[in-house]
Amino acid sequence: MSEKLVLWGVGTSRTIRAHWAMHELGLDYECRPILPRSGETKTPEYTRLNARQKIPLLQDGDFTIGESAAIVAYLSRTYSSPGRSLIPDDPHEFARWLEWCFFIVAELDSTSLYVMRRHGVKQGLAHIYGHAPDVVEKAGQYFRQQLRHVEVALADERRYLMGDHFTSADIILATCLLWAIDYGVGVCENALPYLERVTARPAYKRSAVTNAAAI
Ligand SMILES: N[C@@H](CCC(=O)N[C@@H](CS)C(=O)NCC(=O)O)C(=O)O
Repeated sequence: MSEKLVLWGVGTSRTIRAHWAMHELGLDYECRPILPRSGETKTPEYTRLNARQKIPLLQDGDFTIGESAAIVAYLSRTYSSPGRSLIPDDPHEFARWLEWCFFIVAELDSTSLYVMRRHGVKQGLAHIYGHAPDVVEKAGQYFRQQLRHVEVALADERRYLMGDHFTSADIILATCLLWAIDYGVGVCENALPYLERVTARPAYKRSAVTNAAAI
């Protein structure tokens, strides 16, 4: 049995990851729909919970954890059951899953899409971090290059990154692919049928509604 689960944050490609994992695992939770760049992450109440002043943030009873990928990994490890599992059991499969999670967060999210977000006018934060069109273009190209690993992984009619097992690595990947499409960065060919498969999942649909709640 879980303690009371409270998830803070809506409205971004990072927050939806945590909502999606909650819905996949069938967990009851309370959503605190605070938004980025609204001042809501900077209040004294929230800063006491999360000194980093970022969303998403999960409270599980007395335990608190931030970072979207860490939250989905924690939920997957703690609340998967034989009927609803978001994480492989086998040690080598687990290591492969971990490799995918780190690759997606480091190479696709932080090094590519978030760089575009920080330095692009269209993408949003150039007024804070500086306008750098060349950097934005190169980050988009780098994203496309890195995607070739995803293209290979999804070849041969593999349904998900871990084969037939939908895991939280797919949650992190799909949110990056949707984010890239939103920025006009092309994705690999087999990413489109993959996205159709994963976004048809009832848990994704429910999480998209929750994540859009206060916007
Ligand atoms: N690496 C972190 C990034 C979290 C992050 O940067 N969140 C942004 C919104 S996407 C935020 O909360 N910014 C604070 C604010 O704008 O108030 C994660 O994946 O959770």
